[in-house]
Amino acid sequence: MSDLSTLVQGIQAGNMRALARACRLIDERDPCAFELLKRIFTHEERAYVIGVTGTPGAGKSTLVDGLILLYLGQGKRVAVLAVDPTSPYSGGAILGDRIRMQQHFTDEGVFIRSIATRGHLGGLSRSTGDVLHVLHASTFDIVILETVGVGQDELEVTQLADTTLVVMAPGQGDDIQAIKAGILEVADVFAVNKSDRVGADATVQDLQQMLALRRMPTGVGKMQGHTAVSTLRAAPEAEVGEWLPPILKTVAHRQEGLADLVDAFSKHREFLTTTEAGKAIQAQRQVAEFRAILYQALIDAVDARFAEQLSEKLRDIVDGRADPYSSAELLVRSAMGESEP
Ligand SMILES: Nc1nc2c(ncn2[C@@H]2O[C@H](COP(=O)(O)OP(=O)(O)OP(=O)(O)O)[C@@H](O)[C@H]2O)c(=O)[nH]1
Ligand SMILES: [Mg+2]
Repeated sequence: MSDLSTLVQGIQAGNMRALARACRLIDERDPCAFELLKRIFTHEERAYVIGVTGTPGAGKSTLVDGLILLYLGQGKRVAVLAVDPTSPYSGGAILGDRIRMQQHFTDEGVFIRSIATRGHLGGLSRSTGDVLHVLHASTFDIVILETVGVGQDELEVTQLADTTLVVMAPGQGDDIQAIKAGILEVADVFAVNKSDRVGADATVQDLQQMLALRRMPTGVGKMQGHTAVSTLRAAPEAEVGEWLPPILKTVAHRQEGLADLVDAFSKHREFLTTTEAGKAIQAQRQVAEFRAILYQALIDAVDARFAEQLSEKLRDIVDGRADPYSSAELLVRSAMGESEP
């Protein structure tokens, strides 16, 4: 295990090759990965994780590049995880993007890694979560978690971020309608990018309206004195202990509006760490992560310990000798030490 100790030291020292190796172990679901994650887990000095998602072509990658520059300018250590469930493991569009970017930023000490799904249960978010813990244990101040789209997988991944930025562009009204349910749920900050184009203000208004509508069903009691009409017209005011996603206009390739974004991230971070509501969100995320880790560990343990019985049961089911419910129940009982399968 001295090999593992060297790896741990390398990660903690921010060694790029050690980080890449740890990511590979996680990608390949190497049994050493679990041991490694146990050894490096830290509650302290974690990196701040910013999720970036949004509509196709809205300028997510350009914006991420801009954010990297901005944070590097502040002397921060930055890592980027590009999450691309659509690409095969060897690479898709986003990886191509990132290879170009990597050449650009490697000298600055930016760690860039692409993560694609490996097809196991909760694969994408689980391996992303594991890689995040490697980065937490390392020397990074900021981790940017960029997703290619707004599918269910990607939205789930954003739950691993402390703060999620949703990027839109003018003229995407229909897109917003189509995806709003999922996106409104995950957004902590909105960027209306390409604000150098016409229609940016209309997009801002669309978003404001959706946020106001979203608040009505649960917020009726809180909104005494306001009529529905007035809440639709004006951007709603945040209640104490509540986070209302700000909507900011940006022009990514000119770095315009990025400082305001970073400012909004800081405010959201403060909300998470200083308010009861924020702390509850963080606790919920820890619960969700623990469950995911536990379930995966249980599945791995059952697969390893009961491989023979599993295939036996499967044969019985396929041959019509047993039903899947009774078979599952028997195996669970056996795993709990209640009886033999
Ligand atoms: N006019 C204008 N163009 C922009 C802006 N930001 C990005 N672009 C351009 O928009 C195009 C798409 O930008 P990307 O950063 O690749 O967008 P993306 O959201 O990462 O795209 P996908 O990964 O394909 O979904 C590129 O040609 C950018 O140069 C902006 O603020 N204004
Ligand atoms: Mg992109």
